[in-house]
Amino acid sequence: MAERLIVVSNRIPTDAEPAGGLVFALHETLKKTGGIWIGAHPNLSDTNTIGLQTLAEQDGYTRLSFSLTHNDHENFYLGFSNSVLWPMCHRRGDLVQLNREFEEGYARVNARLARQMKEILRPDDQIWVHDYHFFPLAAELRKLGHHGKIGFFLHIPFPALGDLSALPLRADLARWLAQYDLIGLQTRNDVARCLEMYRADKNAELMFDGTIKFGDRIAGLRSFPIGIDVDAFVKAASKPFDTAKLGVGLTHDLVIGVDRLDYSKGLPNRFRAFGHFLEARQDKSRRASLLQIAPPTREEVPAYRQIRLELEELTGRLNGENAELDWTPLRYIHRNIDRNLLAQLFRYARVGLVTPFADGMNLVAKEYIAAQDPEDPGVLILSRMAGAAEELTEALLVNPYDVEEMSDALAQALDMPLAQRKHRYAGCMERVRATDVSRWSESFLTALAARPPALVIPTAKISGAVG
Ligand code: ADQ
Repeated sequence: MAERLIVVSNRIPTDAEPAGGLVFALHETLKKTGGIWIGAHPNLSDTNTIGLQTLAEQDGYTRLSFSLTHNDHENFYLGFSNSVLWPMCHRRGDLVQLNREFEEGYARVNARLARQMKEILRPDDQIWVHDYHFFPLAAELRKLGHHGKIGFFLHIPFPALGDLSALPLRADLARWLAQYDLIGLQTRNDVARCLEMYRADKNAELMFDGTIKFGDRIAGLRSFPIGIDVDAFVKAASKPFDTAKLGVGLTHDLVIGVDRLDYSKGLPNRFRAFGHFLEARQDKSRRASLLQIAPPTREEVPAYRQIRLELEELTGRLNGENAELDWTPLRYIHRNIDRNLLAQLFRYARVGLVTPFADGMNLVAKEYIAAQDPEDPGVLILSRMAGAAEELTEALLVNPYDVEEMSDALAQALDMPLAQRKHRYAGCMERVRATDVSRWSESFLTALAARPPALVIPTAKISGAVG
């Protein structure tokens, strides 16, 4: 029987035609390969259903859901996943909230999902697990006797060794990850941090071929930088559109930011940098507007409510100090925008501002580039701390903690001559094309398929074993 692909992610598409980079990529992959996509049911339930439920059978593959109770949502999702792991991976140890119930909820949901999966698994299935919600899933499946291939991809930054100390003792990331046959990370920097973790672990050995030996297992480790569906985005952005309909004010230079409202995205400093730019500009008659689109997420988590309040205050102050009767310098929109419209706004904007403090990749940076008119492209200002900065080296790279540097970059971007804009755009676009999302999923699955069965093969070690 042919190998089946089984994808696991917390979020699962529920509409007939799913949209969005990652969802699109996995959907396209499963359409070709067939298989199963498992994710959390979109509605919370009062009690757990026993097994996986069929959500849909269409496009040549099956979508199955597991249920989450209100308690699971609180402790597994909002708690351990988003109040411990997310801040820890985004270098915000100060926001980590330790709580036994979070730990128990995380362990319980992963163990239960493994049991539910075991009911449907075949020995030669290829399982591809996504993101920090499921670090221990392979360990739970191995406990139940599943020996087939399991790959893992982490969408967010791999934590630095020092930050890992914020985890409770039982959360043994090194042991959990070693149960996967292939660990996929976004960037070379992430791989370096992951190796640092294993180097410091007395149970691990780093092997000459780049794999990690941990107890009786050998895991592969590599970066697979994620990308976007480039052609679809270029097409959406190139459709002729009526700028008046966009309502963005044709007399102004438009600067755009699009992010989930998350403290990792560096929005307060971005607003401060824009305020600094307005004050510092020599020609006061020249007007630029920042359009920030930031739909709220995870609002039940206190740190997310806090960032929202901070931004509202900053917006009020910045507009109060700078607005004119016919000019609002900062427009701040709190909701999702249709993706076609988003592509057109990106094309229209002279500058794309992407300034996170930490980000696994950041697809907005790639979308902004893909949306540009090659004959008259805008300029991407990109944080050095975004994973995308490893590839998009022709962007104006900035330190997101340095408000003045970002303000200077804004001035530089808005004044940049066409030849330099074209040169920078061409360099970035080449990288955006080279990491198209279909290549990302293909290269991960090819690498997973090529992993030998996880037997311990004696090889010379290069470092890391302390006993
Ligand atoms: P995110 O943190 O969600 O993803 P990002 O990579 O920028 O960040 O992806 C966000 C996506 O949502 C983009 O496609 C963007 O266009 C879309 N989006 C954001 N705001 C929107 C709005 N208001 N309306 C419509 N669409 C909106 C996580 C990691 C990233 C990593 C991705 C993929 O944090 O670092 O790049 O996964 O691996």
